[in-house]
Amino acid sequence: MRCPVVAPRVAAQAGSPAGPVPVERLTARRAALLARVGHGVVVVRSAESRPDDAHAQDSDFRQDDDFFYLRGLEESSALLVGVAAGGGGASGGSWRLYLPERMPAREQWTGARLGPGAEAMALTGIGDVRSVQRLAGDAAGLLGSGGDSTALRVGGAAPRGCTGREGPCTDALLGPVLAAARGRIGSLDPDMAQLRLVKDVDEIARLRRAGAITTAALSEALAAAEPGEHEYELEAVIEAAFRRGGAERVGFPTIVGSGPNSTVLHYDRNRRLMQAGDLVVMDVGAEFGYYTADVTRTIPVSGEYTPRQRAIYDLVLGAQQAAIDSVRPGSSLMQLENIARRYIETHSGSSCGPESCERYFIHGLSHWLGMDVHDVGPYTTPLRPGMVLTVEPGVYLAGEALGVRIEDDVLVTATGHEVLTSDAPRAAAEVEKEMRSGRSRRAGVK
Ligand SMILES: [Mn+2]
Repeated sequence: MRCPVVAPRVAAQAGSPAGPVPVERLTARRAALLARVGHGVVVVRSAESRPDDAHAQDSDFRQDDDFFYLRGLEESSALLVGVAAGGGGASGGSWRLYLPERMPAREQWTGARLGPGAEAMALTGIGDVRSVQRLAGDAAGLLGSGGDSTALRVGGAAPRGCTGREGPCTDALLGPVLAAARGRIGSLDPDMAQLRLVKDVDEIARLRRAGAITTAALSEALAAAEPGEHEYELEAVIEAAFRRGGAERVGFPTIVGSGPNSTVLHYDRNRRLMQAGDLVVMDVGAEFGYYTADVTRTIPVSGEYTPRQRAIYDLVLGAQQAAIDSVRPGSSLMQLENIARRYIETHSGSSCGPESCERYFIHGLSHWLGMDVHDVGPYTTPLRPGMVLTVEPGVYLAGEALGVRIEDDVLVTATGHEVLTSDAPRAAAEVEKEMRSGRSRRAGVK
């Protein structure tokens, strides 16, 4: 009998705003991983589908970052296995994908899935796609040879909450492979982190779009903000613009913190009624094709900064610019942070009393950005072209209900850097101008 539901290409993001990751990119990433590992077997677990009873819907499914990076597939209960044969390059090893068998009755509920077969091979550029049922029998052959101290590296999603509905759970499937490795087991995470630190052209294109969607949404929020609205109304403006722009979800919970909440770093309740004179910190990021932006703007809800707010704002902005100006290959996150802190120290005047405002800059300046908002990789790594980082100084004066954070996403290039999120107004005068024009547009349609 022919399966009634066809078109499992959804499994590779076909039809999504971002589209599938090009097969040649996936192939290059997998080759780079095996070259890096050198010898042994790598296993990458997919994410599992979520339990019915966990306030989750099917659309909550998000693939594991490492699995998506290497395979571009959104299937659950799958395992990717690579065998590194030493030497590196395209001939440095081989790959297999283990997928659950299709279950036509279940697909009436969940939509078509990708099963073992020719279609999965075409979508991923791998010639060996097998049923997960075969993994136990393959385990001894995969791990039988070689005397490496680490024969098996395991990565991808940590097993949790597997329902078994879409197929056997990955931790159960992995049992025979772990046994065959006889204790010579390590984590794949450090190798994946090194690869993911430097973004390829497809990743940069996705991050660029995520940045463009996010800055467009922030511009809308600037034009819409008014005293007497709730924080969640601004959240709605922002997230509606994300979806219209093609974002599949937020990269992290949207932060809209006004007045006293502007000094709470990860405030995301967004319940407060915004009042005249408040500053509003909006720290937001659209996720486009599995890559997220992370941008913060701090605006005066009444449309104009008070002189006091403006003084702190310009201090933070100057620190941010000084750090951004120093982003180039060979620099480091530590150096950038020192530059921002020194700027605040030397430009505080008496704004924060006898001491400088630097003591109110209570978090780090930067983090890596990519599939994860706090993306993988050691923070000590010197900058190289293709790395993407945030630059986000802040000063938080809780006693005055006055918090300012300004954050942009910066790509390291061969000659310096490119700010991916410069389209959202940033200088105080630009923010005020955008807010004024939003108000006059609203007045015009009333
Ligand atoms: Mn950030």
